[in-house]
Amino acid sequence: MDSVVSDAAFGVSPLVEPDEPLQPWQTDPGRAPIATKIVVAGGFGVGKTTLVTSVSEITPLQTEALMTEASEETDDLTATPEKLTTTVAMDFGRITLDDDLVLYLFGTPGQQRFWFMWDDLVRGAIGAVVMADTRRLKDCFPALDYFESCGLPYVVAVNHFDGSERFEPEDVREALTIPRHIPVMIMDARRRISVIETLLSLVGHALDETPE
Ligand SMILES: Nc1nc2c(ncn2[C@@H]2O[C@H](COP(=O)(O)OP(=O)(O)O)[C@@H](O)[C@H]2O)c(=O)[nH]1
Ligand SMILES: [Mg+2]
Repeated sequence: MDSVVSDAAFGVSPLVEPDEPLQPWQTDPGRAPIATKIVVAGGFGVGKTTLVTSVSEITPLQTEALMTEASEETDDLTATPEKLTTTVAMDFGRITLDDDLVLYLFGTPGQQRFWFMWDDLVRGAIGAVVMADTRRLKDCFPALDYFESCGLPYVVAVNHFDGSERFEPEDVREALTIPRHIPVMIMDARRRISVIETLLSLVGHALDETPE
């Protein structure tokens, strides 16, 4: 039988050479790209949309809506008076690390009235980043409680805002009573490299927490 036909039957054409030689990681079955899901949580206005936007390599999907007077009583804007929009469903972005680790980022809506979505959002996630603003630490309690109760590994990332008092990670750990084995770090959601550090720390922590 004609060998070209039999090769084609297996989807391999001997007539077509790949443009570039395959990289070692592409042929090593132990290093197939891994896609993971990460949830980004925290209070209203803490910087979740900013985080997803600063690292995503695809145009982040956002579901921002202009805030209206109807939400004046529920969405507290005292700390972020310049904020005009709010995430009504979620943020979504993607980042590839080290060639073969693809992280899909899902930002949660901060407002309590959207909490019915959380159980769906965390399904299949390897872990969560809980963002904290030191001016409003208590806003991250609901997220901390949620991840503690469902057992999802998480790290705490303090997003310092201009003009807010600087704190050491250990001060924040104490204030929020975060257990010792959980990473607490200072991050700037506007800086890609800073967000990547946080994401890597979460991936490492999630691997540590995974039973053998
Ligand atoms: N100074 C400062 N402003 C920030 C930082 N992160 C976010 N912001 C601003 O804070 C506001 C709220 O951020 P946003 O990402 O929309 O918060 P979300 O409600 O958690 O999605 C926006 O106006 C951001 O530009 C930060 O690290 N430092
Ligand atoms: Mg948002």
